[in-house]
Amino acid sequence: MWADLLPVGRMGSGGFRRFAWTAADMACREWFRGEAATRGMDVDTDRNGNLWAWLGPPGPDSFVTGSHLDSVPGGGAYDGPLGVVSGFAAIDALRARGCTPKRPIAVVAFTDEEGARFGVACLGSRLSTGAADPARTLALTDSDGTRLDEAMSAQGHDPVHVGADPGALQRIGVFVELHVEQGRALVDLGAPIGLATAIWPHGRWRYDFAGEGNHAGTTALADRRDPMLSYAMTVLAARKQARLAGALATFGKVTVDPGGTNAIAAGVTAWLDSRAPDEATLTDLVTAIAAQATERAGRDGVRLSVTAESETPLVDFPAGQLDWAATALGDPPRLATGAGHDAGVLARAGVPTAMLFVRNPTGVSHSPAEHADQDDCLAGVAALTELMVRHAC
Ligand code: HGY
Ligand code: MN
Ligand code: MN
Repeated sequence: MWADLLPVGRMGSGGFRRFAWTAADMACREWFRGEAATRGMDVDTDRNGNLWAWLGPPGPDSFVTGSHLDSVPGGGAYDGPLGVVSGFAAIDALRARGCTPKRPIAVVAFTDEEGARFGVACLGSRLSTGAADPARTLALTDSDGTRLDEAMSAQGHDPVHVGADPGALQRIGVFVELHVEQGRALVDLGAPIGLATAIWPHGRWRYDFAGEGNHAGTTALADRRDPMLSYAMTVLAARKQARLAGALATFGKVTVDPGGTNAIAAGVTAWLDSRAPDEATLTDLVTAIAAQATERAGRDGVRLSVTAESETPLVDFPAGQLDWAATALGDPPRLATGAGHDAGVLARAGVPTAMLFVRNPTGVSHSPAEHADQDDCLAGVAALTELMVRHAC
C-alpha cells in the first residue's frame, strides 16, 4: 500500500505536493478506492468530498479511523497517509484475528486537511461539522484565483450540497486518527506510540503591506515607502514576541508584488502561523505582533491590513475517551500537540475521538525528511487494530 501511494505527487526534492482538487489529489483518491475495493469495502464520497470506505453498511456506532491524503507544499510522506494506510492495514489485521465485526467500520480520508491551496485548514471536516460556512468556503481562492467550487467542479465534484453533514457524524461511534508525531516527545520517552491529550489553539493571519513601487536605482531612501522593510521587521518582531510568550509564531509564506530585482516592492503579502498552549496567550501574542507591525508600517509610510484566515480553538480530548484507549493499549504516554488535525475538529463537534501518535525519530514534519521507522508504524497498526477490535468485534 505504502509503495503504491509513494509516487503520487512526489517532487524532485523528495517532498510531496498533493493539493486539494488537483491531479495529485485525484490520484490519491484513485489509490484509496483501489485499496478499499481490494478489501471489499464500498466507498462513498460525501457532499464535502471526504472519502469513506465502509466495511459493512454505514450504520450507527461505527468505528471510524483514517486521516488525510493531502500535503503541505514539499511535505513528508507520513503526515496524513500514515493514518489512512494504517486504517486499511488494521482491517487486514482484524480479519486475520478472525473477527466478524458486529458494528460498521470505516476508513476515512478527509479532504484538504492542510489548507495548502485555499488557505484554511481541515476544510473537509470543518464543512461536515458545520464549523466552516459553505458560501464563504466555496468562495476561497487559490494563488491563481481559482475558487474552491470551481476546483471541485473541474474534478467532477458538484459543490451544490457542500455543508454540514450531521448524518455522517451521527454514524460515528468513535473516531480514532493515527498520525505520525510531529515532534520528539515519544523519542525522548522511548515509546513507539502515544495518545493525544490536547491540540493547542492556533491560527493563520494574512498580512497585506501596501507601499509604493518604484525604481531601485533612482529612488532616494528617504523617498521610499518600502513594504519589504515593514515585513522584515514584522518577522523579527513575531519571533521575539513568541519567545517572550513561550509560544510559536512563523512567517513561512510570502509573496512580493511585483517581485523585480530592480524594483522597490509595491506590496508584500505574508502569512503568520501562530500557536500557543492556551487561547489567552495566543490572542495576546497575535495582538502584540500586529501592533508592532502597524507601528513600523506607519513609520515606513506603508498601509497594513491584517486578516484572520483560519482560527482553531484549543481542543481537549475528553479524559473519558482517552481512558478507554489507554486501558486497551497498556497506558501509553499522553501528549499535547501544536499540530492541528481533523480529529480535533470532530472532537470539538462532540464526536467521541482519540488520536494515536506514532514515534518520529527526528520529530521533523512538513518536510521531505519526515520519517517513522517501520517497526513503530507496525506498532501503530497493532494499537489501532486493538481499538478497532474492542469497539467493533
Ligand atoms: O498545520 C497543522 O497543524 C496541520 O498540519 N494542518
Ligand atoms: Mn500537516
Ligand atoms: Mn496531518
